[in-house]
Amino acid sequence: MPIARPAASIALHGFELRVLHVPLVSPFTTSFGTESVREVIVVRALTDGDDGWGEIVTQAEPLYSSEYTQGAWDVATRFLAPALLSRRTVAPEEITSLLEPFVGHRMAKAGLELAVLDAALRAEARSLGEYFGAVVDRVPSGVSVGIQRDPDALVETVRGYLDEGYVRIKIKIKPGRDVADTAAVRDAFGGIPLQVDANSAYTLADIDTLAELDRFELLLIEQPLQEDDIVDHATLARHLTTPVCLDESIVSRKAATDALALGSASIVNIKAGRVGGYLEAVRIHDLCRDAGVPVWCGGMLETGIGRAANAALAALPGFTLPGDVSASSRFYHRDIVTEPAVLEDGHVRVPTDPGLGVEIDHSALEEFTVERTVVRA
Ligand code: OSB
Ligand code: MG
Repeated sequence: MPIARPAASIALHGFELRVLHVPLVSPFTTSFGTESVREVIVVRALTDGDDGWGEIVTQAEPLYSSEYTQGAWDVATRFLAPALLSRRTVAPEEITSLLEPFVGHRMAKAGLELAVLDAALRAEARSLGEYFGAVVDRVPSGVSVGIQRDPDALVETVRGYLDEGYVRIKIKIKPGRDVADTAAVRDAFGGIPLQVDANSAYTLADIDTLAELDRFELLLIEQPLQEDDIVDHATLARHLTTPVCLDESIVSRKAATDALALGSASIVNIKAGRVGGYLEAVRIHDLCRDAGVPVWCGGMLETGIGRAANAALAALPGFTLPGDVSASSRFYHRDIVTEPAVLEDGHVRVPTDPGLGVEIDHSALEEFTVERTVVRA
């Protein structure tokens, strides 16, 4: 369903941007690297009423996508924020088209859009979930588990998450750390809902290795090939019984349309940052729902800001698989919101207070800030 009732325009006075360094509870390793500190940009939309908050989910280095913190900082402060501030008022639904002339930089656009959306909804006392069309008040919580020292260590890490109540496990894989790791988790825990994420680490030359994963009856294999390998993914999908799910490749509604037409994916991971914003994420949800294609909500180690927005998005009816919508404690000892998301019976609650439905912990925000600027109208 498209957004039923658009949000009204608001007067924007400026944007405050901060780079944060937030320590992780443990290093997070994927096929593309290891992070011990989450470097992220927090955006504050300055308005006549309540400020709005957003998050630019770039990482420090362009390894997951071409975007990275300093690039996003540059494009947001020099081009995107000034374009929005050149208008007397802005409605959240206008942002995609206002920023359309600037090619790419979707994570930067998404962070600004979320800040404006939060401010606009706070002004109307409507929650993000209500605005999106949420149909549930809590969402099932899956967890993304990084590559560990060895398969035994992986089993122990997964055991901890299962004990906490996570309802679905995703393990990161890469060449040389795939079949044995997956086998270890399957053998240890039987028929748990299990999926793997390769973050583009393979090529079609690895088809035999990837086909070995079929025997584990995984929910899906996420992004085995490169971002632009849309035809190769279709070829691979025909050779596997494991459903192919795309993450990195789905950069827009158009990319999703093309991937589905080609048979490159039968499941889609939706991440608002990667697709340029929560409104484009809803459009991809709508497309997939109409096509009967299951979707789930991905994550980018969001702070409490993006984590609240992800819970609201994941409450839409097409999100039929558990997402990477874990508790804040999965990644952080200390978050930047006063009431970080917690796991309750394997679920995370969809906030119901106005806007994001979470409040900023200003002392935590200050503690983690390493760079700050204000762009004024
Ligand atoms: O591929 O889904 C991914 C984190 C950073 C970059 C890419 C990915 C991830 C995750 C973590 O898997 C998901 C989460 O935030 O829980
Ligand atoms: Mg992924």
